[in-house]
Amino acid sequence: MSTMVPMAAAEPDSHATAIAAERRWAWVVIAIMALLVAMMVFTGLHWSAMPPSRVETVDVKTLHLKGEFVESNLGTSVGADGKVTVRLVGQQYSFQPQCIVVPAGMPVTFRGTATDTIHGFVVGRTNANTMLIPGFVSTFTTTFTTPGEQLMPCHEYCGTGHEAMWARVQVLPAAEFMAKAKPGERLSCVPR
Ligand SMILES: [Cu+2]
Repeated sequence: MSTMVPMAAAEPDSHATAIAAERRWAWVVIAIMALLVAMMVFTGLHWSAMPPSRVETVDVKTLHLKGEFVESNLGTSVGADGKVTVRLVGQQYSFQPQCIVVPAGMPVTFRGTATDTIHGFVVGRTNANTMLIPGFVSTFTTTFTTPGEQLMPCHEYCGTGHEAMWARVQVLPAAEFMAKAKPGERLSCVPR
């Protein structure tokens, strides 16, 4: 009997301890969730930050037929305001265009999408890096510092031909690039 008494006395104690521990952890989790929500509100309001899946959609069924991503509109263009934009499409298992011309030392905005499945690309060792998702337009702006040729492989596994999916990026000195650029035309490594 003397062995029963400590056990009976210990049980409510351990139960209360467990409840207290659960309650402490619940408060820790609530605090973490509140911190994350506060960070989302702060970055959203003050930095205009958006989730990576920002919603700019494009109709994948008419991609090749009309709108921004028709073949004649792909490649590099210089707008009336002097802004450089690269438009490209990823598909199993190539990029269109296969070779992209960009200037060094000037901001370049990439706009891309995919026709069939998720692709992505990275340009050499630069920070130009994005996913291409069917139905969505991926966009980012970057500046290439050094002239030269860079490889641009697909970095999202997209099927059996994935390892053969890559394009090239020619970074030209800004003056040479601007001499090639003609209003209303799309530049690629191969003159059209
Ligand atoms: Cu791919």
